[in-house]
Amino acid sequence: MEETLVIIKPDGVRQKAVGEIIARFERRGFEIKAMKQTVLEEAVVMEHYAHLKEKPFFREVVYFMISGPVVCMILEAEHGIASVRQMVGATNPQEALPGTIRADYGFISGSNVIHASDCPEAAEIEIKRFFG
Ligand code: DGI
Repeated sequence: MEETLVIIKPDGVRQKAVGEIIARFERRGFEIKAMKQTVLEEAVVMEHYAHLKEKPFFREVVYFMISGPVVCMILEAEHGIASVRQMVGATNPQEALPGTIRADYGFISGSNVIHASDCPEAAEIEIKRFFG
């Protein structure tokens, strides 16, 4: 069993997609180990996206992430990290395959509905970062 960290971003919450997105994970067999709605602290988002700090869109992404409530979840399943990333789709919703969450609910690359950990090391760090 593998745990992974998922964040439904402010655009996902604003378009009232939370219930449908959670239903997708439940139908796929994931167990919700923890879940909370919160407004993220800027410092936490800056740490979370530190790998992008040299990018021209860094500030935009940080401000977007603190622009409203998000829903953070710890999901668990066998091969959970890869399965969630598969369901989430490509970073840019315009490149995401139909049927993936980012294709079905996303509009532009800076505003792509959902975050999911991309490897076991990231999942461990991110679960601690968002759930303590
Ligand atoms: O793990 P991902 O979220 O798929 O991708 P990432 O860690 O490379 O990027 C983190 C977030 O930063 C991504 O979900 C949206 C934003 N982002 C990434 N690439 C671009 C971007 N935003 C803009 N405006 N333009 C980009 O090229």
